[in-house]
Amino acid sequence: MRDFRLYCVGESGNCFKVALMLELCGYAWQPVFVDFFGGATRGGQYREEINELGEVPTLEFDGKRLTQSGVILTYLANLSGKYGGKTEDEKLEILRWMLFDNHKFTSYYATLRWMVGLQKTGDPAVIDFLTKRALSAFSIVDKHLRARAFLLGDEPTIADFSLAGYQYYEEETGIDRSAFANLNAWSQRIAALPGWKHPYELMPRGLDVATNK
Ligand SMILES: N[C@@H](CCC(=O)N[C@@H](CS)C(=O)NCC(=O)O)C(=O)O
Repeated sequence: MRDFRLYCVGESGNCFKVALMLELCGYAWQPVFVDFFGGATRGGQYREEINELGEVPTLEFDGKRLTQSGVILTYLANLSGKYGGKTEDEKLEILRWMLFDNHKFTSYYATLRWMVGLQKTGDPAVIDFLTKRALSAFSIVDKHLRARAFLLGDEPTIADFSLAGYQYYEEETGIDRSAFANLNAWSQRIAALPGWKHPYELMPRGLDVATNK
């Protein structure tokens, strides 16, 4: 069995995507705390030795490192034979959603949450732009989920785990979630999968719990 080490921080939904997959696959793994809020990923050592992209998550095993949550999820799906789709069409559909997620669904919303929910500051014009883009991406996924339990149909896949990365954090972002009933039902369906845990149960937090600073 591989000894998986996940460089991560609890507040990162991108890290949660991978932590959740490791849990649902039943793999033994341990989090390696990255002082993200202290600037660790911006410094030379992390970029020189762990991930030249300057990002978490990074998954380390067998003297090897993988980065980009979509790459790591695909690797784990291939390794485990779980959540990766069966046919070529399903695998392409998973890739389609994960690309949409990385480009639009996670990226705009995570940046909005970072500014409004965590840093509590930001240019109003930028926040307005991010809000509109996040709402548009939420609407697209909500509509798709109107007729499906999960993104590809009846069974969850890594596409769901990718898009669900930021669905369980509770900071205020200004997005009215009550407008997205299908999205809410879908994230609850994922949270009901056996072995699901909240991000903060899986990974150490970088910010103080009481003050969020
Ligand atoms: N597409 C990447 C995004 C990773 C990412 O942006 N991670 C954030 C933390 S949630 C990060 O490390 N950001 C550092 C930066 O952008 O400088 C993935 O899915 O792994």
